[in-house]
Amino acid sequence: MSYRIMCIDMDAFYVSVEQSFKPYLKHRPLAVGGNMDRGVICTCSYEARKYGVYSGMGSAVAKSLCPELVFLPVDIQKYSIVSKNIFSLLSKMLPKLVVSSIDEAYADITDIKMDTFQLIKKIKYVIKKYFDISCTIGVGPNKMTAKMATTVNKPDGYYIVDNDLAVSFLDSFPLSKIWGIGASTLNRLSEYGIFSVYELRTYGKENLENILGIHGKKLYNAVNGIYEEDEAVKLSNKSISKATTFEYDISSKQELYSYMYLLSEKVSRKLMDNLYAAKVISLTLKTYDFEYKTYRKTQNKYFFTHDDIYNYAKQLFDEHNAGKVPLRLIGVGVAGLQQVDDSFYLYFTDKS
Ligand code: TTP
Ligand code: MG
Repeated sequence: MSYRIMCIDMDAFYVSVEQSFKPYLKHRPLAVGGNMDRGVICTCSYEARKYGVYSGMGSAVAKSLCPELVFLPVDIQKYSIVSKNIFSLLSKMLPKLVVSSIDEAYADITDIKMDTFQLIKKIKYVIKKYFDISCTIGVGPNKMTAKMATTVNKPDGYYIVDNDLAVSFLDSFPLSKIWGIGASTLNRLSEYGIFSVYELRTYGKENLENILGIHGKKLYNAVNGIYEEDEAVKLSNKSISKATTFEYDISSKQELYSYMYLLSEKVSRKLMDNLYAAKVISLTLKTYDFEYKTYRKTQNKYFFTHDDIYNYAKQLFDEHNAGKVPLRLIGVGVAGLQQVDDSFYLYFTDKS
C-alpha cells in the first residue's frame, strides 16, 4: 500500500498573524519576542531573516544585525485562536488532518481524488483568503518526506516528492537537517560511522534499533519513505513532559508564558493521542546559574486539555514566583495518569 501524506506549515507564523491583523506591518523586518537586552526572538519575518536573524536568537544580537527590526510582544492567545480556526477549516477539506503544533499539520491524502497540485492550490488559496496568511506545503509517501519537502520552497511554496523518488530526495539532506535528529542522536550515530542519510538508511532496521531503541526503528522507516500510522503506546513511566532550552536566558514573564503555552499544547496532544488524562501538573526550571527546580501539584480532577495544562502550569509558576530570576530551560509535565476512552474527552470538553 502506498500513501500520500501532506505537511502544511504556516510561514513565519506569529509574525504572519500580527501582519494579518495590522497589514501596514507587511514587508518589513519584524520580530515577535522580547525587545529587551535579555529578550529572545520567537520568530521573525523573511525580510528580517535576510539579515541573519532567526528564532531563538537573543533580541540584542538581532537588533545589532538588523537595526531597523521592529519588535512586537508575544500574544500567544491570539496565535492559538487563529491556529485553531485555520485547522478547523482545513479539516473540512482534509478529513484525515492531524494537527502537530501551533502552525503545522499532517494529512493523509491517499484517498482524496483531486490532483495533488490542485489540492495544494486550493488549500493555499483558502488560508490566504480567510486568514491572510501564507503557508508552505510538502507532499510525499510518509511524514518525514512531507516535512522535509516543506523546507525546499519556503515561504509561500510547495514541493511534491514522487513516491519512487522519496529515498533519493531524503538522501540529499545532511543528516543534521533530518527531522528528529538532534545533537545527541547525531553524536551517537557518528560513533557507529553513520554520517549521512544514505548510511543511516542502509544500516539496517535491527542494527539501528540496537543503537537507538524504538527511535531507531522509527527513524529507519522514516528515511526509507515508509509510512507508519501513529499508534497509542502504553505509557510505562506514567508521566509525560516536554521542555525547551533557550539559547539565551529569558526573564520576561510573557515570553516564558508563551513557551509554557507551546509546551502545554504538546503535552496535551501526547496525552490525548494515547488516551490518558492526568491528575498531577509539574513545572521544571533551570535557572541562569544552572540550578534545577521541579514543582508539582495534584489537582482535584483529571485534566487533559491544552488550556487546563497551561493554566495549572502557570499557577505553579506564579505561586513559586519562578520568573524572578532569568531562566535557561522551562519544562511542563503531567503525571498521575489514568487511561480513558474517547468519550471522556468529548464529555469533558463539551462541558467546559
Ligand atoms: P516554526 O514553524 O518553526 O517557524 P515559523 O512558522 O515562524 O517560520 P517558518 O515555518 O516560515 O520557517 O514555528 C512556529 C511558531 O512557533 C513560530 O512562529 C514561533 C514559535 N516558535 C517559538 O516561539 N520559538 C522557537 O524557537 C521556534 C522555532 C518557534
Ligand atoms: Mg512555520
